[in-house]
Amino acid sequence: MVKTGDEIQWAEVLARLQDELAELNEDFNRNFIKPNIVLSGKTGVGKSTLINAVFGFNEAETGVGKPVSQALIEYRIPEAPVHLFDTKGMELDLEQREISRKQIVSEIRKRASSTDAADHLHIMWYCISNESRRLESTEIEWIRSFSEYMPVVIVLTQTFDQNEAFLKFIKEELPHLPICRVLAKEKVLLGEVKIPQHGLTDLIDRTLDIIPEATRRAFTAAQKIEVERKIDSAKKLIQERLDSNSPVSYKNLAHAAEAFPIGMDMMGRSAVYLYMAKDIMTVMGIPVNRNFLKFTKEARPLLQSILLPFVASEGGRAIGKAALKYGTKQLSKEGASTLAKLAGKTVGKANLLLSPIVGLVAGSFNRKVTEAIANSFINTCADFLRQEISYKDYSTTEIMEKLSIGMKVRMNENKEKIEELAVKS
Ligand SMILES: Nc1nc2c(ncn2[C@@H]2O[C@H](COP(=O)(O)OP(=O)(O)O)[C@@H](O)[C@H]2O)c(=O)[nH]1
Ligand SMILES: [Mg+2]
Repeated sequence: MVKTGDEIQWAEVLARLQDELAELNEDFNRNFIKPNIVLSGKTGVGKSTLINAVFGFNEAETGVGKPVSQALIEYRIPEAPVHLFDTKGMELDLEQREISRKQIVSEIRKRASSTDAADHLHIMWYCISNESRRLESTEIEWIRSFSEYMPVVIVLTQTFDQNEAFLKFIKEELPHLPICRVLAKEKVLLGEVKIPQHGLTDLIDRTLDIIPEATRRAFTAAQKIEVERKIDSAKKLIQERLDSNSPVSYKNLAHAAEAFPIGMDMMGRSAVYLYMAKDIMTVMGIPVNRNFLKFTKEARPLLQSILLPFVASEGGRAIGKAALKYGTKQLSKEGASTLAKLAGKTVGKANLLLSPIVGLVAGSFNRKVTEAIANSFINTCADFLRQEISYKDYSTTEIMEKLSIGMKVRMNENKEKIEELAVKS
């Protein structure tokens, strides 16, 4: 079949956009290796309670798990950027325990020799109950033996008193290993005294110090305790992506999207915002629907929240500083029509007034404006995360709805500031 001129152009534009996306994805994945975390310790010490507090899910939600070997079971849920492993065998008799220990050590060593960092077991949280005050000699042998081949942190679970003698005993038996004292879940004593959750921040900070660089971003995304760290992580990624000297930047994506055919240009240019939103959500550990980038219904409210503050209808409120400076005609007629479609019922097509900032926001790439929009979205995501959500609470569609509503409020608040940035640059 002979292609028309339009079809050929369209194919080229899409191919270029896909190349840019592939490069961005490749770079992202290189620095988003999911950490492999091994949980070990006797039954009942509080491993499930701990991972539930830190990551918002536990084995109960992951099903039976995948046996890596008889003594090592892997648990993962697709939404969480972390892989958890549980060791087996400490409950068995001495002979069986020794078999388990050897199996685990052999798995640790086998993986450590892989050239792919994603295969390595990056850290072990060995859990000991502070409440039980028991550390058997076999456990000490296990820990010593594991720590020869991988980093181990001792997690002293269910810590709700200051018993220094037990801590001292552990330190003497296992010198050089970091020890974190935690209470993963609030403890009620005598039905009255409440001891609040504590120590998890320390565990997270120490873990981040130990695990490889390429896994830190994913670990920060996966943990639910320190939202501030997620904010910093997202800001850092945005800075990298806005750096025009970087080989992979949003600017390249924006240029590729600029060539979208007339009428679709607005959509092409909005692709940058969708991609940026996807990046921010991922590094902050908020699940993103895979179809999000295809301008599905899910994506529309978010685009509306970004673009509509700069659209007004005739007779409505003043259109802003940027309009005063540049007038109101920078956006193409086709772009305006696409925007009117996007806006739906909110603004009628006939009496649509556009601030040129819509051109700046959706059109030619403006670093400062893009950064301000990114920061608004990062803060919106942080607000959402502070509501203590867990993976099972919402579908990705519901999450997107909530974020779009939050973003709408923030964009309206920041409208003037963004217009000023646009005028200055
Ligand atoms: N309040 C409180 N209870 C805990 C904590 N850690 C463990 N527990 C309790 O100890 C029991 C065993 O914990 P679990 O996490 O299932 O241990 P696991 O066998 O190591 O996975 C459960 O009844 C928990 O409620 C904690 O940090 N706070
Ligand atoms: Mg358990």
